[in-house]
Amino acid sequence: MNNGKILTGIRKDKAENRRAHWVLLDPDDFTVEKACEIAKTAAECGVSALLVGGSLLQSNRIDVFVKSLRETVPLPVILFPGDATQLSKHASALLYLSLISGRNPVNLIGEHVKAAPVIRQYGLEPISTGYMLVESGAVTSVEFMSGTRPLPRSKPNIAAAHALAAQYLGMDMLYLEAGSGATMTVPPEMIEAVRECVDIPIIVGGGIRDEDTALEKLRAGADIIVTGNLLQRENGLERMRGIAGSVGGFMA
Ligand code: 1GP
Repeated sequence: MNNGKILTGIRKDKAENRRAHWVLLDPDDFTVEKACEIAKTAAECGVSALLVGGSLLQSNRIDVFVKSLRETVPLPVILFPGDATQLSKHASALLYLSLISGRNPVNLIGEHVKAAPVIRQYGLEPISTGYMLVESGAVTSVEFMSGTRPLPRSKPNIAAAHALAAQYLGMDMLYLEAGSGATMTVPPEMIEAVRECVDIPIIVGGGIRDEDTALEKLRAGADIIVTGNLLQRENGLERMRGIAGSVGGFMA
């Protein structure tokens, strides 16, 4: 049972009907300096946490990246690891992601076994998260790297059955993922079907680049939305601000 500080905060937000916006910073996409600048803006505009990680990290600086972010802003920095190499003792917590939409044992338990002793040594808070990859129009990095098929986007009942299984297995959260830069986001009907059958917090990400799309996910039942790729697009910081404002002001 996880009674760590970060999950306790997430559960409290949910109990008090507050939604959250998390921002993903991939160390391959930004210099440490640029990431810290973005983090400062994120903290100012009401983003609740930073995620750090990626499907395939080419750079070897996750530790300095996380440490610098922690030293720059008061926000939690949560690892979002593509595999067991993406760990840092400076993080506030990590999403202990099990790719439950797939049937690849490496992503279901293999990387977790490799990471577990390091997580213990670092004293990190692992947040058990059922990670569900959703079909989004093109092959995503997660799909390719994991060698798994995403959930069909027109089958909300299949997604709901996976979500329920994750809750029955004792997982703390769910992450419905369309993939970074996705052209099609997770369908609201799928979020609704999952929300209807589980109580645990639901994270939704992949392809969210404007306020309307973010609000659509919240109305369907998401507790947390994640944005990343929009920061590399025109007016990225402004869009982040807009989404953070909308999420902060959301009333169910
Ligand atoms: C990716 O869900 C996250 O893992 C965020 O997606 O980069 O498309 O915002 P974007």
